[in-house]
Amino acid sequence: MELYLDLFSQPCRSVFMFAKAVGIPFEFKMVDLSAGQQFTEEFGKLSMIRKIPVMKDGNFVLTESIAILKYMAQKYSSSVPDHWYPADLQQRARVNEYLSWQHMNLRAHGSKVFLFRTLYPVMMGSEAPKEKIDAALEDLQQSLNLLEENFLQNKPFIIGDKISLADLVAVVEIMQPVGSGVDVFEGRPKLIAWRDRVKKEFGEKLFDEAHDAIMKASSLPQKLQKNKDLEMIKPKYQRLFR
Ligand SMILES: N[C@@H](CCC(=O)N[C@@H](CS)C(=O)NCC(=O)O)C(=O)O
Repeated sequence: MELYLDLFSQPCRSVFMFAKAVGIPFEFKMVDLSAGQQFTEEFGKLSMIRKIPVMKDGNFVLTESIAILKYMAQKYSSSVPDHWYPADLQQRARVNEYLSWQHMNLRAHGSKVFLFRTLYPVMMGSEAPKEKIDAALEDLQQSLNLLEENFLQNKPFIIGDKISLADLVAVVEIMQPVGSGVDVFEGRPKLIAWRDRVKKEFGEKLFDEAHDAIMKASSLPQKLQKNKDLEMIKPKYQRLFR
């Protein structure tokens, strides 16, 4: 199996961490987003969506991190512990419930904070207006409230006593704004305790390896300036930031 990844990306981290944690063998194919490698002719032949992660299993090519995570859990179900994506109908539905919710909530809001703080200056030529950053932070706080109150409640993990794909997808998204210097855990002891449990499940070494790039996100603007396709991608972000 080949996985096309850049660990700057949250969905790439989830796929990487899951494969590593449960021992699924794969070849790491780097697609450096800051160098614009998603725009190469070769990558376009693999995925016309031009986003990562992408999985290639033999001749079978799959995009979308959630689809890839479920594919891996199901393909290797004889060796992957059941709690990751439980066979039980209602437990599986709970994992799917979180995975469906997060796209337009925690992922959207965490990404927006990250983009405003790290990419906005490169794409727009000035710092993001304070009111835009504040609004993005407020949305993020609301998503974090819902994660704590609706999904985690008083359980150790989202579906109960054991970790699942839902916790993995949640933690990689939460770490994105952290990479842009926002302490999302401030005043949230429940979230800190949950993050520490998730980290322990993966092991500190793997967790830190996966998040090493994002914790150095302050170097992203300089890297991006060297991207020869920067002028080509600017309009897309300028539309997003307007
Ligand atoms: N819904 C997709 C999102 C994939 C995605 O947005 N990937 C981003 C990195 S986080 C990407 O490849 N961006 C490249 C670009 O937009 O040019 C998934 O979960 O896999």
